[in-house]
Amino acid sequence: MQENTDICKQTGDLTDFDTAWREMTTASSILITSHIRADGDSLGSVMAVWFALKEGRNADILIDSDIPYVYASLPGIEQVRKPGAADTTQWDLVVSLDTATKDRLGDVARLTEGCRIVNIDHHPSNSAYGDVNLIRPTASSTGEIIHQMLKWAGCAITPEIAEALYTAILTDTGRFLYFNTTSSALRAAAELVDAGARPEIIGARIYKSNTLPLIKLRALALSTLRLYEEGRVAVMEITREMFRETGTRPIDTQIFVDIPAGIDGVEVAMMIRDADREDTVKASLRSKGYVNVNQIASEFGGGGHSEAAGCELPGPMETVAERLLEVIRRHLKAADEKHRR
Ligand SMILES: [Mn+2]
Repeated sequence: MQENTDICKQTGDLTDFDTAWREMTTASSILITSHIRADGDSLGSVMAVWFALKEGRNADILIDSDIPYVYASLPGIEQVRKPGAADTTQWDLVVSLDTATKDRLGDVARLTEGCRIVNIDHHPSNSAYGDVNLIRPTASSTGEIIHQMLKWAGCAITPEIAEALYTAILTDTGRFLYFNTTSSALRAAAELVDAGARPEIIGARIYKSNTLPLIKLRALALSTLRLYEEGRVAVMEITREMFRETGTRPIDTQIFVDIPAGIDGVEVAMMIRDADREDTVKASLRSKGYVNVNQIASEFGGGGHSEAAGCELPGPMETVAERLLEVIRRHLKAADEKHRR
């Protein structure tokens, strides 16, 4: 009980855990879902909630995304299906995780019409579209919120849950490198290791595993790398032809943006690629903290966090790159002016 009080002090008021958890545990059928272009936080959070709630109720997981191959061995991942595979559209409750707006659920969004929604997320841009909203922008990841909630509820953190939540925190903090690598994220990670998560195995699967086709794709992408603004902006591109030539999938290129972002002196890195839909281009933006890339992505209807954000624009690639560069230049200049003052 002492422990629970501490957590509540650390994370704010008690009522939001209480309301969300009551809804989640009294529903007899639930749909657990998350955003398109699944990542470590979305999949880890979804799997943890599924393991915590699957006993005694019908619990489905639907996500409108392919699964990145680095998460293919997460325990229980075979439970995740695409919205087309749903054998019911009737649930007492939808639990939407790590998803800032309802349209980010892709084709799952229309299945949730008329359903009660519990919305748990850490994106500051979350639109509070749920009937119950548990939004904690100070949390490193949705996985960290789930961890706090399960502890608060006295729910056992099994090795499967620990692995799922460790994956969520590890990936959303960029393997404990981004600004959201708070002491509470590290503390949660440590507790999850105590509960059975194996950092060396999880880390190796995500960051040390590669396929030859992806290495070849990386080489093609690297050949497009360009620097602007005296080396403070880096841009890398992946075209549809490159995916075709190497037999790779867009979903497996999520950490490619680390390449331009890793160059010394680069303040804003951008990776643009042809999107899954014809005639659209997906941009991923990274910052080292000097420029807020969430604001840049927001200008194009996207979003995310101040150091990592993304958006989707109508193509072709060259015009998209130009439009984004223009906005990046403006934000860089504004940051320079702010710094001078
Ligand atoms: Mn997240």
